[in-house]
Amino acid sequence: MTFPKNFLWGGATAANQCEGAYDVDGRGLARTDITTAGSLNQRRQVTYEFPDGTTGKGDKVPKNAHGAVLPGEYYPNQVGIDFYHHYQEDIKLFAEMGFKTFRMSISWSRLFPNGDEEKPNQAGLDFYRRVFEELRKYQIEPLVTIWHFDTPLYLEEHYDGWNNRKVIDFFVKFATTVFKEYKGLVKYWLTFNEINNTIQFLDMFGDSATEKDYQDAYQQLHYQFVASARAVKIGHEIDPENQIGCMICGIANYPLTSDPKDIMLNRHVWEKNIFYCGDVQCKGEYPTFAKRLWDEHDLALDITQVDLADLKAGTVDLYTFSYYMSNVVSTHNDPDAEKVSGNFVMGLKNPYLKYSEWQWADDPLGLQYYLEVVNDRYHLPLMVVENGLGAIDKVEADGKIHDPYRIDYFRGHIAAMGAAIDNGVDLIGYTPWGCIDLVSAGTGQMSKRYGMIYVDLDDEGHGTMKRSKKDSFDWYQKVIASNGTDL
Ligand code: BGP
Repeated sequence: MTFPKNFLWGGATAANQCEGAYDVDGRGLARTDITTAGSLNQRRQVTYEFPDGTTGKGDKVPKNAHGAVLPGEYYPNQVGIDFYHHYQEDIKLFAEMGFKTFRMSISWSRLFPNGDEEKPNQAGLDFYRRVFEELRKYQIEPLVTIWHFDTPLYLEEHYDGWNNRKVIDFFVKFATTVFKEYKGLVKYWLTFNEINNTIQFLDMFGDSATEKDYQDAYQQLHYQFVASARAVKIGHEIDPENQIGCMICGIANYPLTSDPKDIMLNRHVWEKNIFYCGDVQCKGEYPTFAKRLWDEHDLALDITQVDLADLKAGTVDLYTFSYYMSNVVSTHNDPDAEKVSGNFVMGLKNPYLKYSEWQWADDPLGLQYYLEVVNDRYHLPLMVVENGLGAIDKVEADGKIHDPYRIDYFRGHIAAMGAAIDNGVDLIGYTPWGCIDLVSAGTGQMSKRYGMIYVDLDDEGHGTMKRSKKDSFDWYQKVIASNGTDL
């Protein structure tokens, strides 16, 4: 098992889950700021009233959250782990672990508080410059996600967010600003985090999705594709050195049985959940099966000839993805089949796998499988930009955190990446998720921890924010130092 010489070992975070400082230095509100603990999953079950007066379920901004806080509610993303004020200390720890790269995102509303301004907020630009310079001080290559779920709240409320074509221009302006501003400091970029979630999770929550949800989701996704492609093209023009990737939520799907109906269903799940977005972003055009998906829900999409030309002109240089688990699908409505119903998952239980406390399947071979599939399909350099085990960590009496379960998880997945490389896969980097503990996107909890660095903060916001090393810190340091040979 040989990892390439310049393999990009590192870790990953996102602004909305770690930065905090939500109202500092001119930053505007992002939609993720008003997400309360546990609300992402719950939102899909609860009926809300939306600003336009309609009611319904879904991942939109509810009316009563307008403008920030509800009395007595704690909004964890507004505080994060206060990376905004701790970034020097945190980057020093990443450097000590031996990171070659660090994945982070830029908060859109820190640069454009409402999203539609002419000029960016200078204090916001300065903050990220300081962070990138700090990373460079330790020869750590920044890997920057431009959009990680955090559309400015103002755009959601006044333009109806990604339902509105105009938001493409606002995003392209934001992306152009950061490409220009950080030219020479940042080379690796990702346009949209887990872009496929928009359609992938529609079917995973039982029968709660309506035909309008499908219409909206495919339309929003199309606008994001166009925004991404236009940003990629501009990013290449601004600096031909830029390497810009798509970012797909990678779930390896398996059929429950060898019934050909299950095999075909599984193939179609891969097409919709995984290849639909990858094909558009890597090949620059909608795949042939897109028409079947649109027809299934009788969709009428606003797709222009100019859009199609933009998609063609803005294909990505890298295929990147998150990988946490595999999933099982079946056409058999077997009442005895065990189901999983955890945070962000809703499928059948795989009897061959272990599951986390949140019912996520621990499946390293699924990662190798996924890598080999997308390697064959796209022939692009690949990066695993999220991976990890969410777990509850315990601080022992001596102040130490022993997390052998996390080390086991990483060991299995890194070995799987090595096996994929041995099988010819062009994998260039690995950034495990939440290398420092941060707020969970799906649950809003701090207690679902992924990090090698512990942050003293609980689900209600109590704690000192003190950082300390877990056992996995020393282990990962050794892995990086040996370029993946000492697991
Ligand atoms: C991905 C997101 C991340 C991250 C991760 C873990 O979907 O890109 O933002 O949070 O999942 O999920 P969770 O935080 O729900 O455990």
